[in-house]
Formats: sequence, structure tokens, C-alpha cells
Amino acid sequence: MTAIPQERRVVTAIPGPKSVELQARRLATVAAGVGSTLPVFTARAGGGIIEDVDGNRLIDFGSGIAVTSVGASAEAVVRRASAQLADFTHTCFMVTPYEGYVEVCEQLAELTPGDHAKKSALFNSGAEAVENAVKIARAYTKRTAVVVFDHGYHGRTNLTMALTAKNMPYKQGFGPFAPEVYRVPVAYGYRWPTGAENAGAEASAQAIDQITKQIGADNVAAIIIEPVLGEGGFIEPAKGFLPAIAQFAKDNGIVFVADEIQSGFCRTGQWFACEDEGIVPDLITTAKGIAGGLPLSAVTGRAEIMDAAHAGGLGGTYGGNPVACAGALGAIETMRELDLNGKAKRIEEVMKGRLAEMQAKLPNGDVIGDIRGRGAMIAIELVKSGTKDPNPEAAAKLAKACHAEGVLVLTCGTYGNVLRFLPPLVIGEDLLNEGLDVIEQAFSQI
Ligand code: PLZ
Repeated sequence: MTAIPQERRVVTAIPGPKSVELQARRLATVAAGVGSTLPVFTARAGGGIIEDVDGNRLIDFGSGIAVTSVGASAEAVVRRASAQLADFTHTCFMVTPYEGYVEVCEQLAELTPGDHAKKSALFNSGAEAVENAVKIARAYTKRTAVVVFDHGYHGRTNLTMALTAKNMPYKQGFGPFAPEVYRVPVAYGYRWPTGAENAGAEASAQAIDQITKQIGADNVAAIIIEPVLGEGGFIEPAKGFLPAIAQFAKDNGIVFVADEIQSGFCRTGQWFACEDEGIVPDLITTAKGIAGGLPLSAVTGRAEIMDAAHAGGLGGTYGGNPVACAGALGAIETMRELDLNGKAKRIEEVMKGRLAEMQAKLPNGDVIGDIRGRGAMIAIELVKSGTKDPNPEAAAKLAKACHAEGVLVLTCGTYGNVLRFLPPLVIGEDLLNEGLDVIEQAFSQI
């Protein structure tokens, strides 16, 4: 495979004629419920570039939603997964096991926070990992209630829809939802009524009060939180919030689950985002970045909790597929060798610097209400000038303008007003800056 030139190139309209043709075929046969941010069909991808079927090269600020942190065709991922493909594609770990699965669990034990004894179980998708974390926590505590947070996202299966906060598009018309799921406030600094500086203490007190008064702490099996909330708008819970919730969980025998599916594996400039405030979760769910684009997810945690589910109680035909495990070992190798935590930190420095300049320089700079995030998980929250009223129209227009110029950006947020940037951690700094130039130009069009 020849390396893809790391340069933006727009040679047709976006989407181009071949993509338009494929999109027509797609609309005829692919269910309408499965959407696409940008119907540009991919020919190949790698580093910081997605090349489409018309020969356009897009700068990738999405990484397939925080997945291809090592790039979409990382050498070590391709090498290890290809070798595994040639050896065997599948046996089912529950039938005859293989070493790759065990090696991934060893790596997870080493990389996740805490020096206690740890075990893991592997699955296919993020939602499946979260569901299994709930099963394990319930088996361990012999309790049923699960606590989640405003703006949280945990997946699209029945239980994880219940855990997810936002109705459209994730839940509308898809109920009834699983019972025993309770939602409490999160410390969303930018929107906290008494100001960001009070959000950590006040939101944690409110959350704990609700859990105690409305559910009863000793009925709670698990508290599940994303250390940086992803789909909900790249919300970093204000300082003090996570430690207070983790301590409350500890004091009450509740399993504290960090959903690091989007924020994990170097994305925020450390192996896991919860490390920032020294949090050691009881269980941690991972997926996305773990395997360089191959479908793999995991639940990792305290050995005594992980072992609470009876033999045969956890699993699935494909969970921890050998090719996906080989991909994960290649991705982890790449993260270590290229110091992708360091790269993520540098991306934060460049992006936040440039975004702050844009905010200061632009006449409509005050539409950028907030610049936030960590590492290569950075976002701007867009508001109506001079207010904090969400401005989803601006987010949509900016995204559209960037797409037309060959820069793939994504939106998110409960109010649809957050433009988020998730470049592959291996992106070159020139490309990163060029992508930011395009974002800057896009502001002049709105
Ligand atoms: N937990 C924190 O971010 C997936 C979903 C995009 P799956 N986020 C992207 C969409 O519209 O479906 C996610 C996440 C967190 C769980 C999940 C679910 O992971 O691999 O998509 O099931």
C-alpha cells in the first residue's frame, strides 16, 4: 500500500460525482435510520487524510468519531491484523481461546489507572461494553439501580438508550426503555447557573442528594460517567465533581464506572481522561481508539468485581475477535512508540491557541461561547451573539463550510451547537494548522 499524500486537495464539488452516484445507490438500499455526516464515499484513509472516490483529499478532524487515533491505516495495525487474518479469522474465544485476547487483557491491566489486581472481558462495540459493565456491577453488588448524568451518552442498544440523556435522535420512538436507570445533574461549567467556579461542588452535592433521597444509595449498583462527556458536547465536569462522585460511590459500596469509550486511549493526552483528577474507577469501559478502527471493546476493572459474574454469564460470539485483538496490539504499540499522549497535548496547545485567536479577532467572535476540551478532544460551543443561547444553526453552517473546503468536522451537544474536533493523533502539524485556517475562513461566511 502506498502512503496517502498528507495534503488537502479539493478537485470536485464536495460530494463529487462518484460519491453522488454511490449515495443514490445507498439511498435505495441502506435503511434511512443510518445517517452520514458527509456523504463522501471513502476510497482510502491514513494519517490525517481521508481520500474519496473522486480523488478529493479531506483533512480528517473526526477520526471516525474518535476511533482512528493512530490513523486509519496505521502500519502496526495493518501488519498485525493482516498476519492474524492469514493465520485464522475466528474460533470464538468461548470455544477455543487464543493468545491475542489474553495479551489485550494484559495491556488493559497495565494501562488503566490503579495498581490493584485487574481483569477484563472483551466485546465488539462500546454499547456492549457499557451493558456488560452494568451486568457485572449488578452481579457484584446484588443491587439493581444505575445512576447516569445529564448530557451523558452510552449507546443505542435498549439498556444504553435508557442510559443516554438525549432524546433526538437516539431514543425517539424506540421505547419502552430499561428500568432502574436514574439521571442526575453533571457539573457543566459553562452553563452552571451560579458560574463555573461553583459547578463542581454544587452539582456533586445535588447529584448526591438526589441519589440519596430519590433512589437510596444502598439500592445503587453502579454510577456511570464519561470523564469528558462526548456526544453531549465535550463537557469536562468542573473540577471537584468527579472526585466527589467517586468518593460517594466508594463510601456506599457502589461500583464507579468510567465510560472512557470516547475519551480513552491517549485521546485527551493521557491514557485515560479520569487520570486528570487522580480518579481510579472500579470499572472502565473502552472501545473506539483501542483497536485502530477494528471493532473491539472492553470492560476492565477490579478483579473481585469482574469475577462476580458466573462462568458463562459474559461473552458473545465475536467478542475479542482475534483480528480485532491483533489490531488493538498494533494500536497500543503505535501509541507507545509515537508518544501519542504527547502528540495529543501538542494538538490541544495548537488548537486552543488558534481558536482563542479566532474568538478574539473575529467580529462575531462572541458566537464562540466556550472553547474547551483536552488533548485532541477539543470543541467550541456556539451561541447567539452576546448571549448563552445555543446556536445550532451556526454549528451546522460552519460544518458545512468546512466540508465544502475539504475539512471534515463533526458537531455534537445536547443543543446541537457544539463543533468538535477529533483529529487522528498522528496528524501532521501543517495539516492541523491548515484545517484550522479553513475553520477560520468558515467563520467569515456565517
Ligand atoms: N459510550 C462515551 O462515545 C459512542 C456514537 C455515535 P458504540 N459514541 C459515538 C452515534 O451516533 O452512534 C459511545 C461513546 C461513549 C458509548 C458509546 C457507544 O459506542 O461503539 O457506538 O456502541
